[in-house]
Amino acid sequence: MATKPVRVMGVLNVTPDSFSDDGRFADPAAALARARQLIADGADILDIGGESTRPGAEPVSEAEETARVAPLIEAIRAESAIPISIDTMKPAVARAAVAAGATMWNDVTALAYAPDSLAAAAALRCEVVLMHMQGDPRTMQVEPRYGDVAAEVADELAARAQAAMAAGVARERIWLDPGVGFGKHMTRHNLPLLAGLERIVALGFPVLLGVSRKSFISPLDGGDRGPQERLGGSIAGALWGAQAGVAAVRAHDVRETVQAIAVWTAIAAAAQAEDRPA
Ligand code: HH2
Repeated sequence: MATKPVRVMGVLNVTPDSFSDDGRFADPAAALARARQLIADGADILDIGGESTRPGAEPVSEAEETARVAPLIEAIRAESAIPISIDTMKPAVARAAVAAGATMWNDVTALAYAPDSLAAAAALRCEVVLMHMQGDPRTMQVEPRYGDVAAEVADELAARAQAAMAAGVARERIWLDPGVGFGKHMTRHNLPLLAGLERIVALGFPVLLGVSRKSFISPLDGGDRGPQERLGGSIAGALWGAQAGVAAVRAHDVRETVQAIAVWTAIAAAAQAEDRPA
């Protein structure tokens, strides 16, 4: 059983249209205040995004996205050494974010969006999250198809990790993420994917898991729970991930997630001590 500390990545979307928080932090002052709150709540990493990935979201230009995220990253960096991740598909935005102080590039396309994504990640020498998605954000929920979803996602992530290493990204900088909700049917794909999470952990890279406030929670609890009403399900998913050995969970409700992970970790450590012969 894994008892390595599971880190909590706090989500900060500086977008007017994210599915999970309705643009509450699009204003720069509100975004910085939110970053401070996430740090005070115990986040180990901040994940900053300037473009929503939800199906049908408005595309944002490189310049606009950079203007949303880079000054915020600089402002956070001026007062904190917390690791900062930039959630973007665009190499130019990742470059500006790293120049402003980001230490990780979180790419929901696993460095497949632009022809120069792989080379850009290698040159940046930052940590990289390769997330699995079937299709692209506009079309991903139109009839996604899999045979064995966990096996296919694991194989595709392994191939993207190989591609990244072949392009010069150091192995120790690579993270994998199964991409819950990205080109996956709400329950028919997301549940077996989570059930088979250990296959992805077994690839030997740190795994990031994002279940926070995701849609698959709603049909498991009556069918009409909005994003802000999915805290219990988000925590259940995070603890399932901890049990499967993920290295970090991506969360909107950081305080509650940190507490849940702390309790899970303490119980897991006690269970391991019980197993040890005296
Ligand atoms: N989920 C979202 C965005 N980015 N990145 C990774 N690595 N893993 C995820 O599961 C993931 C992600 C979607 O959530 P959110 O940021 O709240 O919404 P939006 O994309 O609408 O801003």
